[in-house]
This record gives sequence, C-alpha cells and structure tokens, in this order.
Amino acid sequence: MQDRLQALKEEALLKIEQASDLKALQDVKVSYLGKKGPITEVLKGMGKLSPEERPVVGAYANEVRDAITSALESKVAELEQAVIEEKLKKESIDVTLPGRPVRQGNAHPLTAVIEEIEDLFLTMGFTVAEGPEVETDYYNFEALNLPKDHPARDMQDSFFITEDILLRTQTSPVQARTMEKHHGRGPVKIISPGKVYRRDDDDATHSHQFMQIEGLVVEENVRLSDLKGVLETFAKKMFGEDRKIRLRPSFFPFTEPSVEMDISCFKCGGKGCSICKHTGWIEILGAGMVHPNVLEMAGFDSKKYTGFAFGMGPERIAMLKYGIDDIRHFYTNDLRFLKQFKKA
Ligand code: 2NL
Repeated sequence: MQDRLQALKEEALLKIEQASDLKALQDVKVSYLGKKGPITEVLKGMGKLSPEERPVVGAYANEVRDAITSALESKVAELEQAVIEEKLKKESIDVTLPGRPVRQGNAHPLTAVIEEIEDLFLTMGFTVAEGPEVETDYYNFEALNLPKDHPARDMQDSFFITEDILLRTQTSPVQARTMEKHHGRGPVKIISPGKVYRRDDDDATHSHQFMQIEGLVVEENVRLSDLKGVLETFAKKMFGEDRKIRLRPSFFPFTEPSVEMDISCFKCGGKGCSICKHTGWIEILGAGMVHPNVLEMAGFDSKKYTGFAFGMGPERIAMLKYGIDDIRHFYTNDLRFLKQFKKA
C-alpha cells in the first residue's frame, strides 16, 4: 500500500511540475486529492489493515497528501507570478514619449474686459453687486427719478413683459435695490456689471442686448471731486498712466449735476487721429452726483448723505482698447475672432 502511495506521489508531483497553466493544476488537484481520487480510496481502505499497520499507512497517506498540496500551492503561485510578469512586460509604458498638449481656451474678450474693470474697482474698495434682469417698472424707472412720461419708458425703447415688468434697460435697478437694503445708512460702495436690454435694430454699433457696468458711492460728504479722482484712477489704469481726463456737463435723470468723461486719445496722445475723430478726446462714460430724489426714494436722508454714480458700456471700452469695429463680433461666436484674445 505504501508503494502504491509512493507511486501516486511521484506521478502527481511530475504532473504538477509539467503543468503549464492553472487549469492543468486544477485538474491534478481534482484527480489526486478529490473525493473520488486514489488517495481518498487508500484512506477508505485502511479499515482492512491490521491495527499495527494502520497508523503507519495513515501517516504516510497524510504526508503524501500534504506534499501534493504544497507542490500545488507553490506551482499556482509560480504560474500567477508568471502571468503578472507577462502582463507587466506587455503593458509597460514609454515615459520618454512626448506628452499630448492640452488645448487651452481663453476668456471671451468682453468677459476679460469686465473682469479687468471689476478688479480695478475692487482694489479701490468697491464690491460687486448683482440683481435680476427681469425688473419691475419701479426699480428700473421710478426709483431712478424717471417720471411716468419719460421717453425711456416708451414701448419703442424697452422690452415690456407686462405693463409693470420689463427686461432691465440699465443696471441702475441693482443699485437702487442695494441702497434700499442699507436702510438709510452708509457707506454704499458698489459696482454692478450685467446684461441690459433695449429695443434696437442691431448694427455695427447697436445691439438689443449688451453689457453695462455702473458704480455707486453713497456716504456723508461725498463730492464731485471724489468722483473725479475715482474716474481718473480708472482711466489711467485702463488706458495708460499718461491719460488725461476731462468732464463735460451732461444730463441724466438720476444724477444732478451730470457729466460725461472723456480721456485723452491713447492712440495719438491728443494730436487728432481717426480713433478720436480728430478731436484728441474719446468719450468713455457718463456720471454725476446722485439726484436727491433717488437717495430719498431708497431711504437715505439727502441732507446728510450725498453720492456719486457712473455708468459705462464694456463693449465700447473693449472696442476702443482692441480696435474692434463691430459690436456684433461679441455675440456671433466666430472662433477666428474669439481666439485672437488669448493671453501670451
Ligand atoms: C451711461 C451713463 C450713468 C448712472 C449711470 C446711477 C445709478 C443710480 C443713481 C444715480 Cl442708482 N446714477 N447711474 C449715473 C450716471 C450715468 O450711466 O452713459 N451709461 C452707459
């Protein structure tokens, strides 16, 4: 019986040694160690042995089974390791290959200009305020001292949704709403960038939807000279340190007095060229001291508080700065146009 076990052991170990894959090992395991395998058979037949022989054969049978089991385990580990090594060899990557460049886009020129203007005012202590594009007649007109019969309220000029609701024609309603939230206490120091809407036929210089940036400061003892200082800083930072500014009298319903600001031409320096239409000056924005009616309607005591406000069109600023000749370029999404504003 021992000889039979010895033979089985050698046979199994040889098969394990020769096995070339895991499947073959599994077959060896089933055929030698399985319930119907020869070793189990030997163990079952031990009842027929004499009591002296039984422990000796039993111990040897166990030894054979353990030898086969451990040979199987180490061969399985060996084959698995070989599979991993094969895989590593096949999947190795060449780290010296040049990388694939990630294509990087750029901000829309209008976005870039608006953010530049925002940053500039943020450094002067302003915060950015936002509000709804669908506005009430009250905030868009009435709170800004635009009386019921003012031509700006005309159906010809505005997109009305109902008699009382319209697409905002300026960002001033944001300022009126912000002032109200201050409950009559200063300081208010905000800029409000955003989309505005006017009924207009689109052409090279008109668009029914465009952007506006307004600024507002309300505090005690705010004067026109404060307005002038802030706007001069803005003009120099945006168009060059050697810019001069000038204020011309103007009219807006929500400011009194009202002014328009020109900068000295950044192209010709004031001598006269096509950009400044041979005047040496370029109109940049409108501004003024906040009308007392506007302050009072927003809950501020106009005897105690004064303020200044200004408004500009970022499209115009961008067109001047980059020499863009048609406002429609901003909205028609032609990549040949947009890609020219990639920063170096
Ligand atoms: C322009 C002129 C301007 C304002 C906007 C304003 C807002 C409040 C009170 C007073 Cl809440 N004023 N805004 C003032 C003057 C001019 O815009 O030409 N914009 C493109």
